[in-house]
Amino acid sequence: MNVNINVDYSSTIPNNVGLSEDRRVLKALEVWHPGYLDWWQDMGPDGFQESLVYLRTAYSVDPRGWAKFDYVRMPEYRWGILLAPQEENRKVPFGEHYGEPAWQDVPGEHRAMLRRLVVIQGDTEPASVEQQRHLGKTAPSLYDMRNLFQVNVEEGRHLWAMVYLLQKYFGRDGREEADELLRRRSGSADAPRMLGAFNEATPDWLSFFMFTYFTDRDGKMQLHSLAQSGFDPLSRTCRFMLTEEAHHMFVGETGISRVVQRTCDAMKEAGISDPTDIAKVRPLGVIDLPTLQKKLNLHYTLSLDLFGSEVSTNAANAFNAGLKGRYRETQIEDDHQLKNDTYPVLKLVNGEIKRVDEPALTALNMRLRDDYTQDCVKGLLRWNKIITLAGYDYKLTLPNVAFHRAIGEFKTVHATPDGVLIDDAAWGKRKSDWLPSTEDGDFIASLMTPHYETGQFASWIAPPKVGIDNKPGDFEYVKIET
Ligand code: BYC
Ligand code: FE
Ligand code: FE
Repeated sequence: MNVNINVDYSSTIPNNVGLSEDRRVLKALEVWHPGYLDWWQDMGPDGFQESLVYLRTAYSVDPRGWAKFDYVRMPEYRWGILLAPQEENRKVPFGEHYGEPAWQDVPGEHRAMLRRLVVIQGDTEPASVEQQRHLGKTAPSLYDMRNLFQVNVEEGRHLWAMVYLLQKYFGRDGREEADELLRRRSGSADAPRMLGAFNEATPDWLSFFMFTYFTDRDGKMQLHSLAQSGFDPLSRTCRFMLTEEAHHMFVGETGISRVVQRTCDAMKEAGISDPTDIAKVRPLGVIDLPTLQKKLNLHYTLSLDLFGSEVSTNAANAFNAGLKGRYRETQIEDDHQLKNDTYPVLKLVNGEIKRVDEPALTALNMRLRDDYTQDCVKGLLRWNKIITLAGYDYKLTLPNVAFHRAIGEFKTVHATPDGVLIDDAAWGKRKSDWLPSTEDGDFIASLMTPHYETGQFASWIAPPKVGIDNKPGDFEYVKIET
């Protein structure tokens, strides 16, 4: 395959995979393209399609400089197909085919499993755009609006990335799956998106920041595992997607940091010493820390569900087949086959949460989820530092993995955020202490008013420390009227 570092922008579909010489795939993508644009108009950002947005577009896969910033109308964004450069002599880095040359074509025996992984990955990308489509209307600033739209166009590009794999490597059924990706809708009763969290609402900007922090981070972990794949085109696609993904998590982490900062500043100004005194904090027009904790509880646990069951033969099969590896597989020192290894898994044993050793192969989802939790902790440390520096005795924490689960070991029980199992009645009574209630939602909604003046920020969020592309916070990131 002909692959350049630089992207060919002369054709309708920018790419570094030599599309112009691959007539069959080019044709298939050109047939798919109008449907994608229709989907973007119908299900992409509600409004603002004519606005000029200061967006980055990938123009190379060179890690030292791959993006170019400019004003673009979103429907004219150059969604392209970009694969990281091919590594010479790359080998399948794990599983039964360990050490064999990486596959440049789909291994026939694992075709169905591989297609399923690509389809599930592809399905999440447009789903997130659908979930976030109404948020432009309540953007707390032009800076935040621009970040939202940046995330949206890149999730659109991630859909293109998976559709390219389907069109190029899976023939007719790949084309059918590519069409289905445009047909399913987040939250739809008859054609929902495939995974739970992607059918939930993202009702407000606090949810958006929690989503980009916690759910895009599942994306990071899954993309890392798929970047290990013995199927080389998938590996290279995911490697480049990860460079874009970093910005999505940055939006979440700094978004929550700025909310925490603003709340602490406002409490200090008002002389409030107890951050849990909601009756005093809310009238300041900021989001109280206990409500932040509830939103965190919700989005973290929805994201934990995305890792599948703790013990999973699907995960073992995908690993054995060389399709989906572990986080940082090539840096782990072991046989990369896990034939005799075990891994401790949290399970429900006689009504108690216990650690039980399971064969490491079937425990791969649990392992990736543990890596994810470790990665999540970093943001909490930053947010808690802001609270401590402001002089408040309050800590945001990650709830126990048994809390509020719909997938896996704990889906049939109720537990407190501290991991104490409780009965249905107790859960019913306490639930709204731990998860956002209708009243919490109404309060947050009351703060969600648009701020479209350059340099203006909503009452509940601090301006960013630095802007995008070295621009100041009061740069005109979106020209709404053009
Ligand atoms: N909801 O053995 P099990 C991203 C199904 S996010 C509904 O427990 P497995 C992004 C499962 O499909 C990253 N169903 O789990 C973020 C299976 O069904 P079938 C997305 C679920 O298969 C933000 C059955 O339960 N990428 O990129 O080992 C913005 C038993 O499955 C759920 C990937 O996920 C659920 N939560 O693992 C934009 C990577 N969980 O086959 C984008 C590809 C499980 O029996 N996917 N089920 O009908 C995978 O690697 C795996 O499919 C999963 C599940 C990790 C998702
Ligand atoms: Fe993505
Ligand atoms: Fe993302």
